[in-house]
Amino acid sequence: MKDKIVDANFPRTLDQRVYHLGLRAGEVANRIITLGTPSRAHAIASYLDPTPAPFTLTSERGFTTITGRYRGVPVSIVSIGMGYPNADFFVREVRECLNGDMVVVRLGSCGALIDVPVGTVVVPKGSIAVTRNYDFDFVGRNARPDAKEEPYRTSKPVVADPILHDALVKALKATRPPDVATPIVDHTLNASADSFYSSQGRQTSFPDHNADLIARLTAQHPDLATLEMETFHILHLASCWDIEAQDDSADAPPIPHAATSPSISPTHAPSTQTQIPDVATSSASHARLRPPPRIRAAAAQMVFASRTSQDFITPEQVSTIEAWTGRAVLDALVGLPIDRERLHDERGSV
Ligand code: R1P
Ligand code: URA
Repeated sequence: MKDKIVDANFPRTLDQRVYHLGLRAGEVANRIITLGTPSRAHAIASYLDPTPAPFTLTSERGFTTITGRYRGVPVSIVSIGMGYPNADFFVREVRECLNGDMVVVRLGSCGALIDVPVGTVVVPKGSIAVTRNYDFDFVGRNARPDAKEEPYRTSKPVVADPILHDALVKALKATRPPDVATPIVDHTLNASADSFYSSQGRQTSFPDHNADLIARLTAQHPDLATLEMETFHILHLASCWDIEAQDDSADAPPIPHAATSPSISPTHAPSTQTQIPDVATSSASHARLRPPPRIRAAAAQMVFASRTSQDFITPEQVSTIEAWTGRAVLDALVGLPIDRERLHDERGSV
């Protein structure tokens, strides 16, 4: 860590960069694709407009953000690595760098429980969480039929933004190259697990007590189609974020939101690179006239592993699917009609 951090509650550098993603207001757009790998991020970034040159930042913690314009509309591509904790850093820290709506599409890989070939794209209508129950006695004493604890817990479903879901399906269908024969499946249920292995029902050398996990999950949720590791948490945070409730909270100090923070300084990015103009409001009465910002989220999952046939996608197939789905997600994001007053960061031009 090179920079002095202020505020242990929501740590930032003196120049207002959030602690883990390293961003500050003006460096991330309202419309965002999030994904797991920098290579996928850079592949999709090749579709961004060449001018102004996209801005790229890789944080000390390994988050990579690329912000540019696609068909003239500001978008960011954010590579977050894997799992709920990284998804949590992403949503909370980007949210604090933005004014107005945050519209997020996760473009991730997954395992398919339904009988489809690798390379299929699945657009879930919602997700459940599957988590390891640490209170279960994994070494064996509780592994009896009368044991009180189950080894895995499942949550209730949380839904994706239905308009974003439908926009994704439409864009994927329009963008899929004619020589790609794999299907696009929509309105399914996803499960986000806290392990690639145990809570996705894979058998390893650990005593995970998960041999019947997939059968139990699909019996509970007949529309369950995919397993991955982040979507639930992103949809969950999107569904419960409420800036008005924060403002009204009497017992907690307010978190300085980008819209009201007085100390946002100019970005350090060279001026030839994309910067989203900061239009932080100076007037509380003006802020009240605006609709409250919200987080809208949905996901598209690329099937890398078939849990029915045991096939795993090839590197060549990965390049193909990431290329066309990446373009489709960009099309869906920039084609999404969003009221201008909900996009406070995008007024003016770069
Ligand atoms: C596991 O291999 C990783 O792949 C999936 C899972 O959610 C997990 O992060 O997504 P990404 O391909 O986006 O990383
Ligand atoms: N990502 C996952 O989390 N699971 C899979 O099976 C494949 C990709």
